[in-house]
Amino acid sequence: MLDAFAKVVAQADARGDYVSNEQIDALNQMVADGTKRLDAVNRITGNASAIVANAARALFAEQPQLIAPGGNAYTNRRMAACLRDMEIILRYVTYAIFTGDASVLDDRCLNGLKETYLALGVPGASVATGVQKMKEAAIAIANDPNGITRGDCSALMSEISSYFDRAAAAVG
Ligand code: PEB
Repeated sequence: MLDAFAKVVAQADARGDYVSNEQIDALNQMVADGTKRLDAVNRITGNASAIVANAARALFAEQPQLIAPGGNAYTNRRMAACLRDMEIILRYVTYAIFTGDASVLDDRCLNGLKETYLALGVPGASVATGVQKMKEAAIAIANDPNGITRGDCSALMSEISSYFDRAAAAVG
């Protein structure tokens, strides 16, 4: 598991090289913008259950066959597994946002997930749709300018989007 700093070091070490000025500048910028990152993680974490519940509701409204008899989220047991899966994915996305690196998400959540879903008969494309819905809700909450010092969060928001997109692409 890497963070943005450890990744730069690992890459430099693989080349037997010093960390470059450009890399130091980029990491310096990340530190300078650090409070934005922590605020975003804090907001998404604090609203995690609402993000999951609303995304699941929207997913089932769009794909009612999932909760109809024979559907993959039919029965309370499968519904619970589904909500739990969405929550797990959201949690790993918040770790990636926090560390500024996707490796924790890749290694501990997404690696092998598609194969797991295939084996279980869980429709991966539907999980991907659920993840996209969590992305929209999470961005709306993290990017809400109310009650917070205003600043340019566009780079951070596209970074956050990329982690959700990565999760959706891994299972879809
Ligand atoms: C991944 N999901 C399920 C299982 C596993 C995961 C390992 C099998 C074991 C179990 O049932 O608990 N676990 C999960 C995960 C990590 C992990 C992400 C990462 C670290 O350790 N069904 C739907 C929706 C979707 C869904 C599309 C969006 O119709 C999910 C939610 N996952 C779902 C369901 C099951 C499951 C298991 C329904 C149960 C399937 C079954 O037992 O038939």
